[in-house]
This record gives sequence, structure tokens and C-alpha cells, in this order.
Amino acid sequence: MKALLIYPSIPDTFFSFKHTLKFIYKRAAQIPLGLLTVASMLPRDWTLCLVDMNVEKLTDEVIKWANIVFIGAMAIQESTVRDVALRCKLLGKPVVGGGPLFSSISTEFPEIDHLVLNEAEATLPLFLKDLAADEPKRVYLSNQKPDISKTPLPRWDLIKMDAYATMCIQYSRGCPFDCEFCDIVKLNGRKPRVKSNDQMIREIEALYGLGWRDRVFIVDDNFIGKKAKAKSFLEDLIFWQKTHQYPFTLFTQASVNLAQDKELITLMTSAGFDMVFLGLETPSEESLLESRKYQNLSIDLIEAVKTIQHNGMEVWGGFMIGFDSDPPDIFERQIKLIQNSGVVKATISLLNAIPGTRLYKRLKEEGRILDNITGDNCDGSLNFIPKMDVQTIRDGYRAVLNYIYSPKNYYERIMEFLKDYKPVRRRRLNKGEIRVFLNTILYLGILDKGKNKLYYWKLLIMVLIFHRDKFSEAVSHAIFGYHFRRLFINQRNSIENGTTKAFKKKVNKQMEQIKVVE
Ligand code: B12
Repeated sequence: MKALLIYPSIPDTFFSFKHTLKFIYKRAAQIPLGLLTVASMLPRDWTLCLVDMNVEKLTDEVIKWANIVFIGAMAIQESTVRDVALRCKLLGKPVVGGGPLFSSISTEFPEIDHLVLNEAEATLPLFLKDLAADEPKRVYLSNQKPDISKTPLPRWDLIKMDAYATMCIQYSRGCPFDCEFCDIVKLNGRKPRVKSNDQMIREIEALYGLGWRDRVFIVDDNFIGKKAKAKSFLEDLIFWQKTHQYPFTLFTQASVNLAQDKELITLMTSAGFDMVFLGLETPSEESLLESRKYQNLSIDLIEAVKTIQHNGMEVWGGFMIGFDSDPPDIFERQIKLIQNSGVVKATISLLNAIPGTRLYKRLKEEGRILDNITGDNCDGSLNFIPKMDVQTIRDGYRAVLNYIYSPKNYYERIMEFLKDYKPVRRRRLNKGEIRVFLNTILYLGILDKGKNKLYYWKLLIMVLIFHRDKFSEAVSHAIFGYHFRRLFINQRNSIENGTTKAFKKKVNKQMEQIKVVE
């Protein structure tokens, strides 16, 4: 059998980081780990080819070469998925779909022949068995939460490593918390499942053996879901990193209670972590209560961020607007929280109800669900009728984005971050990073618009005077700032001037739906 695995392209969004890529000579930010994991579970005698459309073109030749096509995707890739699947069907190939898009969105996919849903460890063997017997069914479903310590090593050898900024590995699945809006509980369950320490070290060794020496994202839903296990793994990881002279810089996702465990923070930084994504969500206690995000209630969010940054890890924060309990001044309060905590990378989104979540169920019962999610949590779309006036939410959301990503406030936030951040390992710019730095001089210091250039030069001067040891962090943030500016300024224009017709159409359609229901 010749199997083609396709990862469809991701549009230009907050998380695509497309505008950062030209600085660092990469074609995509991250790898499609789900598909690499699926690849590792296919029969050994199959010949595999993987095409990530974010780094290379999908040609008709490669489709014709295959006997079967596997597509994996998130909701955001839906339209490309349909195009690609149709293309494969027209060339006479059976198409199999799997991954979060298909597992959590209850839409019809007539272009796909076989839907192998949920975790592949549970459903793929059933499909392969039926395929071998020439009787493959249309849908394979399972509520099982498989033991991932039995998951084979992902096939990183199938990708063109040099094209990516970051490699991904997974240590655990699931999260013990039960936030109303989160679909992880449904996708991966509340009981965190972890891989064994040996298995993880084998995965790390495999990346090292393939020549990787850069950033690694541990893609867990909540890396500290099982704290004692995480600590034990970190101890082994520290030993491995030390004996290999720290080839990897790591980052991951966790819950905010990380700030209350200094031992865990220290273990993480000693193992080479320099960043962690935290769902900070909202400064409104009523909204946290409403969404049952209790772990954020018992803690001062600004203090939590500062503690983690002071102890050696940058905090990347997720924030949300649109809860029923949001007070009228939520926009100003979100700005204050983001600016004062020094969270430079702030993913702020409008709340959306993902099918399968408790939020979706509640809003459905209340007759407030309008549409499917677009899959892009930062495009200003809403798929339900909010309590606050919808135009006020949209205007307020846009105002928050404008504020936090305007160059003046963004660069101010970098300085706030640098003031608190105490890196554990001093980093000198290597040869590659010097080229990246020179690119920032070109794109941000020379070619960028009027005042933006001034802010960039001011940042460099301030950093050289006050934070020389954090120079590479400042440069990296300047690059991300460029991405956010391009993205949100483009998006703002698209709403106000209608420069991106598709986006305007989407937002207008939702506005109409909301008006009709109201
Ligand atoms: C890494 C990651 C990213 C990376 C993407 C990297 C890449 N190259 O695509 C980045 C950071 C860019 C990203 C962005 C976003 N992400 Co994201 N991301 C993840 C994360 C944390 C890990 C994904 C992963 O590698 N998992 C490990 C692998 C092994 O698991 P898996 O992908 O689920 O694959 C398993 C099964 O799904 C299945 N499977 C997967 N593919 C296939 C294919 C076939 C053919 C088959 C049979 C089976 C199958 O088998 C695998 C093994 O069991 C997940 C959360 C999670 N736990 O998965 C969210 C997740 C996928 N992201 C999600 C979302 C919503 C987003 C964002 C909108 C932002 C956000 N977080 O809110 C953006 C959208 C993209 C964009 N550009 O705007 C949602 C997807 C929801 C949905 N239904 O689509 C998830 C599930 C998180 C969540 N809380 O809901 N993300």
C-alpha cells in the first residue's frame, strides 16, 4: 500500500505566525504531530509520503501515486480540507479523515469516504482491520481514552525538519479541570494520561538523532495535570539535557496553579523550559465563576505571571471576552491585566461555543447557538447570541486588539516583561540568530512605517542599556510584534474598509443572524 498523508494549509491567523517566518528563514511554525503519530500506527510494510501544505505544494502526481489518502486537520482548516479531499476523490483515491476538525465538529463531510474519529490509538486499528478485509465502514468512533504510554514514536522522519521553527512532542493528554468552554474534556478527558519517562527520553533522543537542535513544544493540554509524574519526568529530562549540553529550549501549556509550585517551576527551567502558555482568561471573577475556571479564582493573576517570569519562564497568556457575566468595563480591565502583567504574547479572543462543550449545550438549551465555529479564535467571530450588545462586544474587542498591539503599547509591554523576567540560562546570539537580528534591522528598523521604526530603535537602545543579557528575547518579541501588527491591522482594515471580502462577508452574515434571532 502507498499512503499519502496530507496536512492542509492553515490561513494567516494569530497562531500561523506567518509574518515571523521571513525573519527566521522557515516555512511553517509547527509540525503536524497528529498525522506523524497516525503514520507511526500504519502497517510497517506500507510506503508513506507526507505533504504538509504549509511547507510544500500538493501535486497531482503525488496524489496519483497513492492508493489511499489520510487527511488530518483542525476546524480552522475546514475549507482547505474540503478542496483537498475533493481533488483526491476526483483522482479516484479513497480519502480518510481524522483529527480535531472531524472529531469535534458535527458537520457533514461528503468529500471524505471514511471518518476515523477520536484518538487514533482507539479507532485506527479497527479501520485498518476492516480495510484489510475489504470492508471499511464510513465512521469509526470511540469514547475510549487509550493508554498513551503504548503510543509508538511519531514519524518525525517524514517531515522536512528544516522548514519548521519548532518541533512538537506530547507528554500527556487531558486536563483535570472542567472549564465550561473547553473541548479538551471531551476530546482527551479529565483524567490526564502520561507517557513513561523512558518513552519521552526516547522521543527526545529521536529528535536529537534526526539533527534537531532548537525549540521543542510539548503540546500537552496541561503539562502539570499530574504534577508528581511531571516532576519525575523533568528530573530525567534535566539529566538528559545536561549530558547533551542543552540542545533543546522547551515550552508548553499549563494551568495557572503552576505559579503556586516553585519546585515545579524550578524543575521546568532547569530542564530548559523558557516559556509556558497559561489560560488567564479574564480579570472578571464573575466570568471565571460562570465558566467554572475555579483554578484562576484563588490566585492573583498578575502576581502569578510575575512569579513565573521572575523565576525564568515567559508567560504567554490566553484571554477571553464575551462571557455572560462580563461587566461593561471588561475591555479596559483586560487591557490593564495584559499591560500590567507584562504578558507580551497575549492571545485575546471572543468566546465561542465549540460543539461538545458544556457551554455549547447550555447555549443550545437557551436557544442562543447560531452557527458553527470558524476555527480561528482571534477573527472576531461569535457563534452564539451574547448577553452584552453584539456591536459593543465587537467594537470593544477591536479596541482591545488595537490598544495592545499598537507599537507604543506593545513595546512598553516588552519593557515591562524584561523588567521582571530573569532567564535561568544566559543566551548569546549564535550565527543564525545574528542573521535573524540583521533581518529585524532591515524589516523593522529600515523598511517599517514611520513611528514603528522609532519604537524599534528605542527598544534596542533601552535593552542595550538596561537589559543587555535579555537581548535575544527582546529581538524575538519585536519579530512577534510585527506579526501581530500585520495581522490585526489587516483584520481591522478588513472589517472597516472591506479589503478582505471573505472576512467581511463572514462577519456580516453573523451580524445578520444575530439581528434575525434578536
Ligand atoms: C499544537 C497545537 C497547535 C499548533 C498547530 C501545529 C500544527 N502544525 O498544526 C498551533 C499552536 C499553531 C495551534 C493553533 C491553533 N489551535 Co491548536 N492545538 C495544538 C494542540 C495543543 C496539540 C496538537 C497536537 O499535536 N496534539 C498531539 C496529537 C498526537 O494529537 P492530535 O493532533 O489530536 O491527533 C490525534 C487524534 O486527533 C487523531 N488524529 C489526528 N490527525 C489525524 C488524521 C487521521 C487521518 C486520523 C485517522 C486520525 C488523526 O489521532 C491522533 C492520535 O490519537 C491541540 C490540543 C491537543 N491536545 O491536541 C490544540 C488544538 C488542536 N488546537 C485547537 C485550536 C482551536 C487552535 C487555534 C484556533 C487556537 C486556539 N488554541 O484556540 C489555533 C488554530 C490554528 C491557527 N493557525 O489559527 C483546538 C482544535 C479544536 C478543533 N476542533 O479544531 C485544539 C484541540 C485545542 C483545544 N482546546 O480545543 N494549535
